[in-house]
Amino acid sequence: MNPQKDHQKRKIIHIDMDAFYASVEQRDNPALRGKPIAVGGGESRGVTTTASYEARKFGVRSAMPGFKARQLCPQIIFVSPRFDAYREVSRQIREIFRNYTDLVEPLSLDEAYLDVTDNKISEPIATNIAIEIKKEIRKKTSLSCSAGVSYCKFLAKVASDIQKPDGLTVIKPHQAESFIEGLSITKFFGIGKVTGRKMQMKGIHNGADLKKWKRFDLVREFGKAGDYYYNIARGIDRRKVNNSMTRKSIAIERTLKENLSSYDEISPVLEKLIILFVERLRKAENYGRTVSLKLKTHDFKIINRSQTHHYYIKDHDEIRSMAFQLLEANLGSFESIRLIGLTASNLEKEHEEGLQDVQLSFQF
Ligand code: TTP
Ligand code: MG
Repeated sequence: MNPQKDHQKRKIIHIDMDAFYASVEQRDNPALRGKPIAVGGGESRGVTTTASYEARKFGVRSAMPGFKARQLCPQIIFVSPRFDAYREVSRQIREIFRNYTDLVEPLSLDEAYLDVTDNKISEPIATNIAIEIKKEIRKKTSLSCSAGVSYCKFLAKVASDIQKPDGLTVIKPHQAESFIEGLSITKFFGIGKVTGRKMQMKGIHNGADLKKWKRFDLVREFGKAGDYYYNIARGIDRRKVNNSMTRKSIAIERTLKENLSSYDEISPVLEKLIILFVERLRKAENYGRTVSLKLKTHDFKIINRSQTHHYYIKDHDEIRSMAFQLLEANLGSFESIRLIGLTASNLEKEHEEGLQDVQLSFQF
């Protein structure tokens, strides 16, 4: 057995709710239980947010167009999402996490990392904490989740996905090396579809293949991320579980040189703002499901109006059409405006961005 190394001393848990939106819908409507359902995707040209495990047997997946889901599973039931219900469950599970540790880093509504190295119940075995959390979540929400336990974020995250649903997977320090070697590159968190394909073309199909590459070559091929790949291939991931302020939105706004009142005056300004806004989202590699238009009137009243989709809105034309719809719908609400802004919220990656914000705010 390998001696435990310095970077293997923490105890990290990753929790991820099972078929989250779909399970909440089945919980709240008994008629849907045991049935193949998809949340979202029912409207024309809509895409599903997720599918119940019954529907997944037919191959229905997240982000699949509704018509495709119906082709695969003709008896599928489409349900409209109820984000308030999902947010409420999210609040409940975060409250449970905080009974064990304050080092909780949510990644989205349904998943979070917990650092339980030093925990509030003085339990030395992280697996026991994961078992308790799973029980608590079931008791309070009547929902199941899957947990991964290991010494770093990467392994905890990958582990939680291995025995879904209602799973608990532990990767101990001495198991890490062989686990990663056998892990398919498609299961590596942080290696997306595009990079994954590129790697496969270069003969990297699993962790063992990845480990054969020198750091220099990985960085040359994949840029800065190459460093991360080099390290995780060796089970080294020192990223901290960060519970500090999370970034909830990306916003851009402009105070106008002079107050503007008509559609014709405002629209070229909005047009330019949209281009800058899309550019910012692209640079941040972060997108929101919600786009908001902010207007400050000549007498300093704030008008904030938003539209939300079930998916992350990335496309310039789509953002443009949302922003202009919001403007048109509010033209009657002001005499003139002195400021105009756009915000993306319900972000894809709430956390990493937040970390940057916090660090910046500490630079004096
Ligand atoms: P996931 O945790 O990725 O998926 P899941 O909880 O539905 O299923 P699993 O058991 O495999 O964890 O996402 C959590 C929720 O986020 C999901 O229920 C719906 C939403 N979501 C989207 O809206 N769009 C997407 O593309 C994905 C992947 C998820
Ligand atoms: Mg989930």
